[in-house]
Amino acid sequence: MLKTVICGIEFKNPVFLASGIMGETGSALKRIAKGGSGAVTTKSIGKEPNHGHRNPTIVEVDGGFLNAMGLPNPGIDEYVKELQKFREDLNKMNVRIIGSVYGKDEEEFVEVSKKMEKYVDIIELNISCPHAKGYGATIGQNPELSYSVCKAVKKSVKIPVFAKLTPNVTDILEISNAVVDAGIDGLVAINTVRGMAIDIRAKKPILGNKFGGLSGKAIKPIGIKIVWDLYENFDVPIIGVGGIVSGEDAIEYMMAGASAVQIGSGVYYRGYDIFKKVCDEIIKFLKEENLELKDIIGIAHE
Ligand code: RRO
Repeated sequence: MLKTVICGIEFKNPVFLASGIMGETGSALKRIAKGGSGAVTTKSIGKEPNHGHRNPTIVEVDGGFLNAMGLPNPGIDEYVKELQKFREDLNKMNVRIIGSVYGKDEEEFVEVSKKMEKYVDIIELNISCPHAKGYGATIGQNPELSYSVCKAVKKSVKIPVFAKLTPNVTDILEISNAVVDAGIDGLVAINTVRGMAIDIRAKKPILGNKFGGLSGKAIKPIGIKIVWDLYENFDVPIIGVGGIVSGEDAIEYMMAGASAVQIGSGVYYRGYDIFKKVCDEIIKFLKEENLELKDIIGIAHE
């Protein structure tokens, strides 16, 4: 009932793991796949290994989590070994893989994407991390840089390429216009919202990096509005992400225009099998409303 086709790729359901959670090792991805996700997204992977920012890197705040992990990852050459080991297991479970890629310029994005391409179904370009100077949102807040990175990767790989957008911009349409012009196959919205928390006894910022990105329930209305705007303006598939914890949240994103959703912080709220729970809740809603999944995508715009 939830089978979904996006860019010609069939997914057993439209409820995916977001990048950044349980995506650093193949065994963690497999654990999530067992929880019922239609696809898993890897941690963002770069050209070289990276330790990330100083601890603490994550703190729970009202309505979500503030993180500044700082792109920790083993580098693409090590990471593909993980994917080689686990890809077959994920295939057998009929779970697709989205490879998240970051870089400081088009050359790095192209090099990592080309190495990633053989092991994944979709490339997701991370041009949106809010707290990695020179990476992420440094690119995704600049239409020219976003265009050139997306264009270069699109020219270099054969599989579909999606761009993950930052909400930390004045005009989301300026950036999304640039990446759609570059020929991107789909949009992922949103990455985390820039924020900060202060320990009033220590009289200092809590995170080692001082500021970070807010995820979780608090950011859902921000994500919904951006997905709404993207659906109104572009004809490419949208994956909605930001604060999804329940089937109702996922349905809200779909009614705004998302063809699929990703869940990150929700794993902490409802466990590894949140994917199965959310799918069951979507099915229950569709039955009650006598609707099919395809009917609800963008229905709120009618
Ligand atoms: O690693 C991180 O700190 C991180 C990344 Br790459 C991202 O894209 N978004 C985020 O909130 N944290």
